[in-house]
Amino acid sequence: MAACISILLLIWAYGNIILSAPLQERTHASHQCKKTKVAVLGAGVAGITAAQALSDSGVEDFLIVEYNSEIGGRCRHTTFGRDPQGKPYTLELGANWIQGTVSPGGPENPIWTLAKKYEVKNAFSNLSSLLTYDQSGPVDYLDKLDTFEDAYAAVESDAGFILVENFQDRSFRSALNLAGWKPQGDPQAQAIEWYEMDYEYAQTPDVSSQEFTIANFNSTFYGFSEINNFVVDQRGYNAFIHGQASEFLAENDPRLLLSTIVTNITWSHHGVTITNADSSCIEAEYAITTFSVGVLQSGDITFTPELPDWKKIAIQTFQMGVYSKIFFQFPPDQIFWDNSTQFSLYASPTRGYYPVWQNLDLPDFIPGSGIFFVTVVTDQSYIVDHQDDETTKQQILVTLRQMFGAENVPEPLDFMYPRWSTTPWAYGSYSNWPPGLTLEGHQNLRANNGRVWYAGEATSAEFYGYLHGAYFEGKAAGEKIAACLQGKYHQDCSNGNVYKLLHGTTRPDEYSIENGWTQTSFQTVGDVDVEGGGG
Ligand SMILES: Cc1cc2nc3c(=O)[nH]c(=O)nc-3n(C[C@H](O)[C@H](O)[C@H](O)COP(=O)(O)OP(=O)(O)OC[C@H]3O[C@@H](n4cnc5c(N)ncnc54)[C@H](O)[C@@H]3O)c2cc1C
Ligand SMILES: *[C@@H]1O[C@H](CO)[C@@H](O)[C@H](O)[C@H]1NC(C)=O
Ligand SMILES: *[C@@H]1O[C@H](CO)[C@@H](O)[C@H](O)[C@H]1NC(C)=O
Ligand SMILES: *[C@@H]1O[C@H](CO)[C@@H](O)[C@H](O)[C@H]1NC(C)=O
Ligand SMILES: CC(=O)N[C@H]1CO[C@H](CO)[C@@H](O)[C@@H]1O
Repeated sequence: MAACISILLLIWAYGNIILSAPLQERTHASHQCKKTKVAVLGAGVAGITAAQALSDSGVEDFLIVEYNSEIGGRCRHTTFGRDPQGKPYTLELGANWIQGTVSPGGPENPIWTLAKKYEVKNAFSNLSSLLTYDQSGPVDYLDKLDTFEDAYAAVESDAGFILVENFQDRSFRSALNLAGWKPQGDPQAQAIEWYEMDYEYAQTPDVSSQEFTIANFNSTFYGFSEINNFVVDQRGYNAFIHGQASEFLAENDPRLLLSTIVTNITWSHHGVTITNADSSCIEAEYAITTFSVGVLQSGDITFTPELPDWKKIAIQTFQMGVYSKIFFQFPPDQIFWDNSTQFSLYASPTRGYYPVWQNLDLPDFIPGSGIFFVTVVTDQSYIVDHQDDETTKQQILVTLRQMFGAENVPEPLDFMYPRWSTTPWAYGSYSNWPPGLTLEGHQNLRANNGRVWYAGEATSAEFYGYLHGAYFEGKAAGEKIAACLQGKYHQDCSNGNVYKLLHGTTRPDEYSIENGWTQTSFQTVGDVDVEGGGG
């Protein structure tokens, strides 16, 4: 054991010598670069919120660098289909729900606050409004939902013990098995499980942490509320991000650098130099990267010097799930699904094969649209992302004809899906917590490297995956860096709280604000039904 550690130290020391040598040559002649106090990398929820926090704290000297030609990040829409007047509808490619709103007397989800402020149109997503199907057509297996929920309740309280007693974490799969839920070999049970788990986390229970999946669910759905509202605003969900940005950025504000792709980040304890694909560069006192875990994992962005092992391990350990909505518009006068039901679940012998259908042709949604869409995640997303549209469309039409009868399903008027796994500014949809990763291990994802700070949905220990996670982390990073610049930060501004050697578990006293944990303030004991759905 001791020998191993000294070898590691040697490698570490050796690596540092090699890496620090060429550093001088690689830094740019300073006159070429734009200079700023804070470079905010990415203009999604985390980036815009971080910049707003800087501005609110009196730091106006920042630059926001964004790959795309618009802000919003993974909160992104497109046009699809045609209404009866020939005008296209707006549909969300990325985030779609406001997840957890507010309960009387409790904390409010900031995304819900902002959705109200900017009058983002949304409707209650009733995940109990569900009909079930398999290859033979409609068949009622909703009783399996109750069986699942009983097992979930046991997994939930067990997760509480694991956390409080500092026991070893397990996979969600083993926790479910221990609670008596064994869906293996039963396509209907697998479909129910998919609806309750994969549909939310974009990953299977097999590769999800028991402890942190439950903590994540509790924080949002017991902390705020169990409500999921689905956004159908024809301006797009990111109307709230545009609204927020307009409060501190002028129209064509020169501090917002759109269509600018970061390729290198040169970091130290004194400052940061950012190089872009167009070979422009920025010298900043601090930087906040808000890139997705997928982007950090890809290696598209070079860090100079190379990131230390603790950071590389954190980046490659946290997972990036893929969540794909595949949209169809059918002739609105030939609707073949139950037009008063929100969700339809399909049980295929292949787990996760076109499982959850969502009806938008409902009074509070997009009535008269004939829009019906199916969601797949990770493994099936990789498949559809690497095959052509026509192949995917035909596979799905075969499925629909099994569910609703061959004679009832007409040719669609329009068809479309985004390919998140190959999108170079995201490489996936949102993050997920794998079994065995401790809070210490996750803290290493948040911790800064010199003056490069990290924020985004994935750095949120409690709300990873969600818009509100991105919001909290962006706000915290912006506020801390403003305090650093103003000499008001009580900790080291160029050294984060890091765990260079990871232990098997995290001590209870380390579930602290420093490590991104506020769970105690959200500790609400709910006797709430488990609702699946809605990544
Ligand atoms: C399909 C899907 C469904 C989802 N559903 C929900 C939901 O219903 N509810 C919910 O709360 N959340 C949902 N999410 C998650 C939510 O969208 C994210 O948590 C949130 O948008 C992440 O914000 P962020 O600022 O952390 O990251 P991002 O929005 O990814 O912002 C990072 C920014 O960095 C930019 N960038 C990347 N690489 C570079 C580079 N090299 N140079 C410059 N800029 C770069 C990107 O273009 C992006 O704008 C969903 C996500 C997806 C994809
Ligand atoms: C949700 O749908 C179920 C099943 O159709 C129904 O019983 C319930 O009343 C609905 N809930 C709300 C709040 O509309
Ligand atoms: C989640 O909430 C349930 C119900 O309040 C509680 O029993 C459990 O301990 C909580 N688990 C965690 C990990 O917070
Ligand atoms: C649902 O379908 C019925 C029968 O086809 C139709 O009469 C009704 O108008 C439809 N409702 C909506 C909201 O489209
Ligand atoms: C300045 C610097 O480090 N440039 C590097 C940026 O990344 C590309 C691609 O990895 C390298 O080729 C450059 O040397």
